[in-house]
Amino acid sequence: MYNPPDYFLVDELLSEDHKIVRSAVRDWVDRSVKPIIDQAAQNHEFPLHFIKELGELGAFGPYIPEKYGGAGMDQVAYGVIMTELERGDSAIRSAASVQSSLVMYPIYAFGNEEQRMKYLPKLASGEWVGAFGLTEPNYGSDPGGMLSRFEDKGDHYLLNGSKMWITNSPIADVGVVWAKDEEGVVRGLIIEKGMEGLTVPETKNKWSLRASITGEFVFDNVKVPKENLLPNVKGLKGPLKCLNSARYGIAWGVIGAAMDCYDTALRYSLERKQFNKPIASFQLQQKKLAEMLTEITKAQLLAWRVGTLRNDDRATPAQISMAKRNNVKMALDIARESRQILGAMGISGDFPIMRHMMNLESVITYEGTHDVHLLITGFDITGISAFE
Ligand code: TGC
Ligand code: FAD
Repeated sequence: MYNPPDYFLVDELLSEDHKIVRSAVRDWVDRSVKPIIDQAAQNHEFPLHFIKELGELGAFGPYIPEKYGGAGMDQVAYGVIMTELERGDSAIRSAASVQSSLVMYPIYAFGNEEQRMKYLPKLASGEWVGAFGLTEPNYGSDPGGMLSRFEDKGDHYLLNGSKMWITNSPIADVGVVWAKDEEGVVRGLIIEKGMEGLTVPETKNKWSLRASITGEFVFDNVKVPKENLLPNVKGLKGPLKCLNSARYGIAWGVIGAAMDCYDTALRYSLERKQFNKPIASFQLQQKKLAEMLTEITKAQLLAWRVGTLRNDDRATPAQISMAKRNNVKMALDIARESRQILGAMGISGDFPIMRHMMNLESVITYEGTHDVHLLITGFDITGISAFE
């Protein structure tokens, strides 16, 4: 029975509603994800039936108002959902992050009422899958350099360019993609599956996030109806605001992966005997466990505090960036240490640790690399940008 650590009684900071939603998602992960996720990752496939089930759970757009199909919950509720999902696998949290923060959020925040009513309820229920296209083959950390362009052709826009490393693009019904207009201003466009000139090749052969589908968006003279332009944002701050929401969710999510590794390592260390003693009795193993629990606790408190600041609309992008960076590094370090505690068993698919560890190599890269987040904090401290 999974026994999540709560050394500083963080549970007392959660409301009854937070605990109810957490319990529902935790049960679903135990029942539906845990039994099949290792095989799905080994097979390099995403269990497609999860999409509908995530919709039924309320994991898509939990903070989007009920009027649009969301659950109307607060930011902390979004966070606890992400923690539970990532305990299952980062791929499941990724699917929920993209749908909620990178597709539903921009349509809600930057779209008009017709766009909200058309897309949000179907994305919330999982009837439609969404994807977010910002990264390009030659512009990852520096998205402002993007080459994707659209021209005004009178009754429609003509979109050209490409996006790479896009979670769920091969199965997406809807994409929120970012491209420059004729003046070079970044704008958001909603694209739909089957548009002429749109192709979505899948990216194969990943050693990380193997249970997540990744692909490209290739735009070859794609005719986009004019009503698909997001009217209420201009410039790079549009996609970056979406990233604030997704990075925030990751700061919570990775705690789930870290807890799963810690929980597995703790149990194993108590059962596994060497030199006639449980390995948990050796000081070096206790040091590892003590440091892991300390770091998980600090990450929990950081995530909770950013959540309450977000509830009051006071969390700055730099605070969110720090939380994402710190917590992902924490989880990756814990995955690596936990794997060592299991010895050879640590590399086996019978335990979740190696899968989490490989997944976290993507998580420390996407939504801004660890180094980019260090530079965001550096800029915030000094007022000097070290990006260029
Ligand atoms: P810079 O000149 O600093 O900023 C341009 C404009 O944007 C504003 N801004 C922000 N606004 C809101 N939130 C933020 N976090 C913001 N950061 C910047 C800024 O004030 C400015 O506004 P204005 O009004 O003056 O125009 O931009 P820059 O070109 O120097 O780049 C800055 C940098 C490097 C920090 C940024 O571009 C960055 O964060 N790069 C990392 C790229 C990234 O995170 N890509 C993620 C792609 S999506 C993804 O990975 C999904 S994974 C999905 C899954 O979970 O599966
Ligand atoms: P680069 O930008 O080429 O960086 C390479 C290295 O250089 C990194 O270590 C980086 O930290 C370093 N570096 C770059 N600039 C600087 C600098 N100024 N100073 C110091 N060091 C620097 N993108 C989307 O738009 N949508 C998605 O759904 C999506 N899903 C993804 C799913 C997966 C599995 C992965 C792996 C990526 C996904 N991405 C997505 C892309 C992701 O956001 C980018 O990979 C990420 O932003 C980094 O870009 P890059 O890979 O081009 O690395």
